[in-house]
Amino acid sequence: MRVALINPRFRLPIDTRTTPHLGLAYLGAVSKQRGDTVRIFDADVEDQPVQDFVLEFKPDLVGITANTPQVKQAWRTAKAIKEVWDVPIVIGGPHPSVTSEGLDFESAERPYIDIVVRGEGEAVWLEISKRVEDFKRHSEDKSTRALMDPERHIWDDVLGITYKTSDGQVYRNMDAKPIADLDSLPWPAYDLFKMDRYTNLQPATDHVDGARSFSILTSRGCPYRCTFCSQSIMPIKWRARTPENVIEEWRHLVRDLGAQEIGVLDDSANIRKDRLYRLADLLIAEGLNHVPWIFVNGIRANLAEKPLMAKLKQAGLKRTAFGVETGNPEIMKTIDKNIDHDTIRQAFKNCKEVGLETIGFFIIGLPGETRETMQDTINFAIELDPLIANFSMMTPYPGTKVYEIVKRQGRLLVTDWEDYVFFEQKARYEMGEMTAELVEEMYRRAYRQFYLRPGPILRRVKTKDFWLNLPRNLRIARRTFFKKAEKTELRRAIEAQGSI
Ligand code: B12
Ligand code: SF4
Repeated sequence: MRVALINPRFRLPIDTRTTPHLGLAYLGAVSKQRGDTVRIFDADVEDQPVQDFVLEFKPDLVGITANTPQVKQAWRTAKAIKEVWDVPIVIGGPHPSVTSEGLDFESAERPYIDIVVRGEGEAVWLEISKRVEDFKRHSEDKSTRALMDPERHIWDDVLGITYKTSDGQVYRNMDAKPIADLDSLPWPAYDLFKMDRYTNLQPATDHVDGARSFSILTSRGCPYRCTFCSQSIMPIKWRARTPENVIEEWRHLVRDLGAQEIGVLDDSANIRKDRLYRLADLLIAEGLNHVPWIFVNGIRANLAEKPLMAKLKQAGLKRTAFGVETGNPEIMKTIDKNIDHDTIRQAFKNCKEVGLETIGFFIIGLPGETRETMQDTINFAIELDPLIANFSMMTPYPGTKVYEIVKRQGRLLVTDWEDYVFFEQKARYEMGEMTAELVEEMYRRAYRQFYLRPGPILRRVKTKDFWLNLPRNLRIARRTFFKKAEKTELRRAIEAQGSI
C-alpha cells in the first residue's frame, strides 16, 4: 500500500526552528515494517504544494498529525487533498485525542476527515492500514465512500478510533490499550525525512558549531497528572524500553547517523532509577559517553538523587531539565505536582555538585496567582540559578484541569486553536484579580530579573552558540524583554485566510 504521513505547516508568527516529527517517524517505521511504501510530507520543509505531492504519490491512505495550534492547518490540508484525490484521511496527535472536550468529534465531523486516532498511534495505525488494504483488495468499489459505508461494518471493532460513516454519523469506539512492550517498536524512520532541510534536528540541544543532534524516547507516559499538562490526555501508564533496547538505538544514532548531541524526550525518564543506572553502565561500557546528551523535558526532582546524577554525568549527561513550575508553596499544592520546594532545591544542588548543567521550567499565571506568588516564582528561579530558566505564561490546553478551571471560573482570551501557543508572549486567560496585563508584566519581569544579572549574561556571552546565532538571539531578547507593539506579517497573512 502507498501511505502518506503529513505534518501540516506550523504557521506561527515566530522564527521557529524546524525539527523532524518523532511521532510521524514512529508511524512511518511501523508502516515500513508492514511492507508499505511510505512518504512523509513535512510541510515545514517541503517546497511542493500538498496537492501536487498527492497527485504524484497517489496514496491509498493519508495520516495527518495535529497538536492544538496545528489542528486547523491539518483540516485545511485534508480539504486540499480531498479536492484532488479520493483517499481515506486519518488525523491523530494530542489535539484530536481529547475526548473530554469532544475534540475527536470536532475533527471527525469535518467533511474531509474520515477517522480520528486517539492517543498512542502505532498499533491503531497498523490496524487501519490492514483494514484499508483488505478493503482495496476485495471490494470492487474502492472509493472512500464505500470504505466508510456503515453497512460494511469495517470500523465497528477497531479500538482507539472515532470515525464517520458515509451517512455522516460519527462513532467513538473504546480506547486502545497502551502498547505494553515498547521494545517491540522499530526505531523512528529518519530515512523518510529530508534530514538536510531541518534547521535543528533536536531544538533543545546546543547545536554548537552546527552539531548534528538527534532525539530519543526511552519511555512513554507519565504517572503524574499535573493540572496544566496535556500529558493527562495520554495513557497514565508509564512504560519504558529496556536499557539494552535503548542502547541499540543510541549506538545507531551515534555510529550510523553521526549524532553529536542527543536529546532525551521522555516526560519522566527517571521513574525507575535502576533502569537509568543500567543505561548509564551500558553507555560507558559501549564508549558512547563521549556524545553529550540532555534530558530536555524534565525529570522528576524527587527521584534525582546524587549518586544517580553522578553516574549519569559519567555516562555523558550534560544537562537536565526540571519542571519547577512555581516558587509559591500554596500554588504548588494546587497543581498536583506532588513535590515540595526543598526537594527541588536538593535536586538542583545534587546536579550542581556533580557538575551537571540545569534547566528550570517555570509557569507564570497559574490559576489563583497574584503579583506576589508570581514574584515568588521569579525569586525561586534566581535562587536555584539554573543555566537556562524557561518561563512560560500559562496556556490552558483543552483536556487539562486548568482548562476546566478557567472555563468555570476565569475568562479565556483565546477562541481560536491557532492562538494556543506560548511563543507569542500573550496571556491566554484571566481569572479574578489576575489580569492579562499583570501576567504579561510579570512574565517580562521574570526574564529581565533572571537574565539581566551579571552571572547569566557572562554565561551566555561565553557560549559559541550566542555569537553564532547573534541576530536570532537579539530578536528573541527584544521580543522577550519588551512589550511587542504589533502583529507580524505572517500573523496577518494567517488571519487573512479566514476561518475553516
Ligand atoms: C518534543 C516536543 C516538542 C518539540 C518538537 C515537536 C515535534 N514537531 O516533534 C518542539 C520543542 C518544537 C515542540 C513545540 C511545541 N509543543 Co511540544 N512537545 C514535545 C514533546 C515533549 C514530545 C513530542 C514527541 O515526540 N512525543 C513522542 C511521539 C511518539 O508522540 P506524538 O508525537 O504525540 O505521536 C504519537 C501520538 O500522538 C499519535 N499520533 C500523532 N500524530 C498522529 C497522526 C496519525 C495519523 C496517527 C494515526 C497517530 C498520530 O501516534 C504517535 C505515536 O504513538 C510533547 C510531549 C509528549 N510527551 O508527547 C510535547 C507536546 C506535544 N507539545 C505541546 C505543545 C503545546 C507545543 C507547542 C504548541 C508549544 C508552544 N511553544 O506554543 C509547540 C508547537 C510546535 C509545533 N511545531 O507544532 C503539547 C501539545 C498539547 C496539545 N494539546 O496540543 C505537548 C503534548 C506537551 C504537553 N505535555 O503539554 N514540542
Ligand atoms: S508536567 Fe511532567 S510530571 Fe506533570 S503530568 Fe506533565 S509530564 Fe507528568
